[in-house]
Amino acid sequence: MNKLFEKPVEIEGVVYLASDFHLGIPDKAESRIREDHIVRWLEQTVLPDASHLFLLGDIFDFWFEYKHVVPRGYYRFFNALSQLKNKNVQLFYFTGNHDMWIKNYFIEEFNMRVFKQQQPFLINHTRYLIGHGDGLDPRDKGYLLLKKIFAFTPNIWLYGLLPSRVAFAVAQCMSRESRRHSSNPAMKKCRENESQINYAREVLKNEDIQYFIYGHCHCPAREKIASSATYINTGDWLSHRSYVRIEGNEVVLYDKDVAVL
Ligand SMILES: [Mn+2]
Repeated sequence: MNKLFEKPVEIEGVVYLASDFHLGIPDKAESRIREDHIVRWLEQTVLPDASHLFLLGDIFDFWFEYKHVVPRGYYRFFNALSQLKNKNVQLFYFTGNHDMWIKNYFIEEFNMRVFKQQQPFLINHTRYLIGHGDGLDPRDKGYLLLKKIFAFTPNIWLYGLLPSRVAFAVAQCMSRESRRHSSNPAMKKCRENESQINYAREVLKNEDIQYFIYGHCHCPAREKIASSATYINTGDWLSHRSYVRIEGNEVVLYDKDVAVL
């Protein structure tokens, strides 16, 4: 296994992490209500004391940007991000499996750092491995192949040639299908937490990492997986409003602003 903890990004301060907002589903009205909750959290909780905000993927249920055009909507969310940027809060975006086609819009508009893969961090001198957390199970060959196809540059380019009306209709259809297949998700989700934990345990055989923080499962979780290592899942904003806050070496998982674990 390659050394994962080779070039950590070093940061210090008060850090917030959240994932899986899935903005855009199940319809405009419900997504707007969720967006309002997210904006309130960003303005009232994050903005007053954050130095860094991590968005750990699947922030949009679907995102595709053209050279001159981006999907309409999300104005309030973008406004909150821009307030954070103006206060010099550093924004990090990890692409998820639903929003892997992010190009440079967020970099240009919000000065974000975009990561397409998990990344080691040294946060307040503690060692973290952070990412969206999909495709970590090497036995999941079908999924990994699909991910490769979707991430293949010529395919993205070809997709970009479709008129946006057609491209977005195809995307909506795919998103609906994938939801239908995981429509009774409690079991499946916890299995995905399990595969993230198994992966983290594998990593710990060769590396000294104190926290693994992932999204993707929609299941907020915190589990001690070794004497000095903890696994955390940031949950989601579809059925929870969960996030992680780091100050010094205190790492707390919240749901609806209540410390849960
Ligand atoms: Mn995901």
